[in-house]
Amino acid sequence: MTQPKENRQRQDTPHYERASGSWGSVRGIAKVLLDQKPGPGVVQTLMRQNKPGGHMCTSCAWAKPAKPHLFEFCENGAKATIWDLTTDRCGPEFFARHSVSELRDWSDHDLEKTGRLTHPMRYDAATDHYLPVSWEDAFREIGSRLRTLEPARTVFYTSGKASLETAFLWQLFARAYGHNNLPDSSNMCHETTSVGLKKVTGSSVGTCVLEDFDHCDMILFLGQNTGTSSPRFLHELQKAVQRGCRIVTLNPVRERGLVEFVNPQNPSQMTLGSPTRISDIYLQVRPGGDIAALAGICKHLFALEETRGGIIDRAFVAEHTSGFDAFETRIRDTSWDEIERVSMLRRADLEQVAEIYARSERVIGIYGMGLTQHVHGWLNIAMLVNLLLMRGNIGRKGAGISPVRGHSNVQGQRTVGISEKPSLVPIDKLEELFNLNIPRDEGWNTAVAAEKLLDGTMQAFLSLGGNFARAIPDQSRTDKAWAGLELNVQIATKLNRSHTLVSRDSWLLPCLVRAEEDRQSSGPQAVSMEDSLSHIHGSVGKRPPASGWLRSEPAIVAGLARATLDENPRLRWEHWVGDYRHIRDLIETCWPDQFAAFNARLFTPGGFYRGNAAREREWKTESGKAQFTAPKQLCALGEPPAGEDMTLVTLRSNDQFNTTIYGFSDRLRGLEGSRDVVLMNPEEIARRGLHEGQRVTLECAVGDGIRRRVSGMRVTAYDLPDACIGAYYPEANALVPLSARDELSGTPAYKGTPVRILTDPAAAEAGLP
Ligand SMILES: Nc1nc2c(c(=O)[nH]1)N[C@H]1C(S)=C(S)[C@@H](COP(=O)(O)OP(=O)(O)OC[C@H]3O[C@@H](n4cnc5c(=O)[nH]c(N)nc54)[C@H](O)[C@@H]3O)O[C@H]1N2
Ligand SMILES: Nc1nc2c(c(=O)[nH]1)N[C@H]1C(S)=C(S)[C@@H](COP(=O)(O)OP(=O)(O)OC[C@H]3O[C@@H](n4cnc5c(=O)[nH]c(N)nc54)[C@H](O)[C@@H]3O)O[C@H]1N2
Ligand SMILES: [Mo]
Repeated sequence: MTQPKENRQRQDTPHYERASGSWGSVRGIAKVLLDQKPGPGVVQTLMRQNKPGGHMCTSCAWAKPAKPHLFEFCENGAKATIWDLTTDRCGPEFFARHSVSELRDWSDHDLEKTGRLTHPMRYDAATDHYLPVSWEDAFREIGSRLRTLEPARTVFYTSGKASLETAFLWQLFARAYGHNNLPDSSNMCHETTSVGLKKVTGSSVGTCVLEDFDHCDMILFLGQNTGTSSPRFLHELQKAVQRGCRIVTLNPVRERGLVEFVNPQNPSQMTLGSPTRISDIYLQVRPGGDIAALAGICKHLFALEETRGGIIDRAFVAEHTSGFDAFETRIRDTSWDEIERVSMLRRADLEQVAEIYARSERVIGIYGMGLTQHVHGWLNIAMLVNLLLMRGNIGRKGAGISPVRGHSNVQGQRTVGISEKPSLVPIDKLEELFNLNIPRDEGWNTAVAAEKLLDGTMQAFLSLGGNFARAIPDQSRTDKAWAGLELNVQIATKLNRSHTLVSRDSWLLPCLVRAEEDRQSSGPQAVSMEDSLSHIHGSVGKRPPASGWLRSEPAIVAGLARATLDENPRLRWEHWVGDYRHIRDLIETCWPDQFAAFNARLFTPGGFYRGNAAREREWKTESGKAQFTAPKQLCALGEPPAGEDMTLVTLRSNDQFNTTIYGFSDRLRGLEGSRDVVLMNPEEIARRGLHEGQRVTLECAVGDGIRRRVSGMRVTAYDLPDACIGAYYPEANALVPLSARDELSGTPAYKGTPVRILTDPAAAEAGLP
């Protein structure tokens, strides 16, 4: 049933008309403008976005060039800003009208669409409503509550939007209070990179800078959906293709942005509508099949080495790497049968990719969630690194490995101490600077925190942004556990589902967004963030705040810390928040190599580079060399699905940013109007006796005795490999078991859940726990 097929493009499958970019992206912006009514001046605000002196987009982490385009924002960046700057408000009157139990039944879209939170609120269990409070009362009560709880049972979560300044203060607060429980959103996305890439290259972040994209002659694109997730990157890709760079994509889903692109900033392309083809070769690998596919490419390179020679960069391998022989033996011993079976790709196609790779002088490997969110996700990355190392494609111009990060500052937060692993943080320095005694035991990452929530160990959860309850796996199980917590504090901009899952003592603290002016005692402030290519940018908001009650994130963190911690003259929260330059000085003191002259360099056009050892071919690994890895298995899922089971891949639409659902148009995939869909290929629909539009129930097929189901999903034809289905995140999160996560980093395996399709509700009831 699941034999490899020709690399086909189904002409008969619906939902493929338009190139990415194009007029559709302009219409996408117009729609959210109408919807959100952002008030006057929003166009000027957008014109400043991602430019030196302006604010940095809160959407993705893609690099901001030194010479920006006229509009240095994409459809999604514009949507994110407009969404933040809506004139709708969600204040005390709203909460007086709606009980929390009522709000729990609202959709993600409807909750956030209520507008910006304007006032600090506390949950009142007697009336089941949030009631307004003053900031002073909020800080005092939360502080005195925290003083009665055990720090080791408290979690300080961070979503990847918070600035470097906020993140630094937040981790300092956690450690001064007495724990390292600092999970962040990166634990759900590129933690696999932080751990896996570090293991094999010694660097936890990518090695490329923007300039490399001007010199590469091949890009390997694995499991990253540029058109939706980081659209500004399409400019670099388009330029590269026009120079003659070859792009090869491995992705189970045929994503428009990786097929072709019409640049909305190019008038002639917009008028003529002639798109740039992005991928030369697009291989619809089976989810979890990348290790096998990459093994096939490597195998053919070894064959070419024998017949032609000069393929492997022997000098590089000898001087800079370790483990090559074991890797070579493993790959030679792997049969094409197995490679084809696990990847569901044909040998001839993989050989063709190897031919292009062998002819290319400078190659970049790009990847995203399609590699990281698997049980053996780190091995996916190690395999891609193997392929690059074979020809010395790390540490020289136009080549390298480039994970594309998600949130705008998710990479930077790790840089300045948000980590549950004290070994990655200069703890001694923090102790000395602030006269602290910091615990050295490892804290909880996101998945562990969710387990501690379930088993009752967690007492308090403080959230710096994000929608933790909705983003984690196994949602229907964890939803019930929040009521048992002693304390739940949510610092947020808009209402979301996590705020409705209240605990014994729940607080909602509203903050400024990045485009808004942040004025403190010394005057207007700047904050900073690190992009995917390790460049640091200053950001200044100029819009008037949505409400006079709002506080900045650094001010909220400082307010909580002052109310919680014992008096300590070295912890000068008020002084730091009065002028954020002091916070940047502290960051520079803690990480002097990377942040030298931080304040002076804050507005460097294109950001300042904090450097990367692997880029300089200095390998900070255990062996002191770049590490070849002999893959212990070929499938990143563990095992491909058996029998009638299918692999569920959870997807993001073009009209969402994580759990923030802007609307119901997944324009790039041609899917409109509904998110309750299950995508599968037409042959698979027919084979299973289903029909398009039919409503089905999905059930997780992991045999751990726990029933996980999502019902009412509409069968929709889409170009996917056999035995694979797609559904949207977060609607499908109840199907993903918390126990399925990357073996090294703990990143949830959101891209590889075994599921079965149930059509008859009565049969579905039978024989289950
Ligand atoms: N518009 C928008 N932009 C975003 C976000 C958003 O929600 N919306 N979220 C932000 C965040 S936090 C993040 S982390 C990033 C995420 O951005 P991406 O890294 O692009 O993540 P996804 O869109 O989840 O999935 C990427 C691709 O992986 C493919 N895939 C799934 N399984 C496999 C596999 O086994 N192998 C391969 N090769 N491919 C596979 C999917 O088909 C999909 O095209 O985007 C950021 N930017
Ligand atoms: N099934 C499945 N699940 C996934 C994924 C997947 O691919 N599949 N991806 C995972 C990934 S990569 C990630 S990163 C997570 C993220 O998932 P989320 O936690 O949803 O991510 P955010 O976008 O940070 O959260 C949005 C909320 O943050 C708040 N917010 C917005 N801006 C700000 C701000 O400036 N400050 C503050 N304090 N709050 C703000 C708003 O209240 C908003 O409701 O989801 C993960 N979950
Ligand atoms: Mo993410």
